Amino acid sequence: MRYATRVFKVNFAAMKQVLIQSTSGDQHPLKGRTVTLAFHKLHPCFAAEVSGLDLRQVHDQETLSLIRTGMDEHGVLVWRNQPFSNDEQLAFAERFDGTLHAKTSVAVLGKNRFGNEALTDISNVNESGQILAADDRRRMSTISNRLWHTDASFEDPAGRYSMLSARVVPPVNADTEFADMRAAYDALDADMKASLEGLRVHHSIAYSRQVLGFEFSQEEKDKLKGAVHPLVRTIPRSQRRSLYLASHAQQIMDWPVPEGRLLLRDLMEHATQPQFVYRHVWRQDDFVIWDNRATMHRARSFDDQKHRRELRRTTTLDLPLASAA
Ligand SMILES: O=C(O)CCC(=O)C(=O)O
Ligand SMILES: [Fe+2]
Repeated sequence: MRYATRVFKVNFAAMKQVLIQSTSGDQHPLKGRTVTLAFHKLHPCFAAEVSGLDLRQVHDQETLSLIRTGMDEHGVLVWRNQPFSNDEQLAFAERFDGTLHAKTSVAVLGKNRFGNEALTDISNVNESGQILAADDRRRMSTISNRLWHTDASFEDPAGRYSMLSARVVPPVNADTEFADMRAAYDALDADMKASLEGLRVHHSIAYSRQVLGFEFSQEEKDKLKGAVHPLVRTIPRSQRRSLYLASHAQQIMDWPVPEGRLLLRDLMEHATQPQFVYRHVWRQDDFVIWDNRATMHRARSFDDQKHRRELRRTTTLDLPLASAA
């Protein structure tokens, strides 16, 4: 049965039930069913694999709200067997969290090959499906994802939830790592926590790319001014405190640049220790949702001159929570 629950580890505390009542119409395949979502933890601090749903069919507020509650707790949710088309992925992201981020950094380098800037091309191929040459400038954005970051921290509003759909998975490991920035914050000592209060950080994508040796023209830099965000955030729904760091974090406002960069480096080192990191090994049609306010992530390297790897990302903007129940 297509919509039956598949629970691979029985963990009653983690199971949530929802009766699908309000749906988009009588024909809705989930109407009248009780859906059981099982959240199976993937790491001691955060990240869970969820079973029981085909997200393309999820339209009702009860289920969407349950998934948001799961995000509050776990920060990263992994779904298997979600064969999204581009349009279905865009539609789900909007249903789930409202306004999509469409001002991506790669837009300054050229047109999006899907004709929609809200669908970020996380791949190593061009519009005809051929692997990009090592010196192709379009590769800059993908390869820079190998630095720890949060999506769109160089914008205001920044990214809230990112959703990555695996369309072509190479036959070698080409994984993504996530770090729990709430657990990293909690592990700081009280003096350090006190010293971080009130600090603000300037985030710039031109900076993070320059760290790797990529240069932008003046015209490109003018379009990529960056944004300022607090170094420690309180996530509104969960009220958890979190370190808000990224490769884009360029300097601490009102501090001498070297001191600020040294503190940012120390915090990055602290926050990415193995006890805070979950490594995701991709399968075809995986769909991973993460909260950019609660986590950092990075792509791990693989031979991208040999193997195709194609994922598509949708990211929502961190606007006030109109839709979130
Ligand atoms: O390619 C990856 O593994 C991660 C890509 C990434 O950083 C993103 O989609 O935001
Ligand atoms: Fe990213």
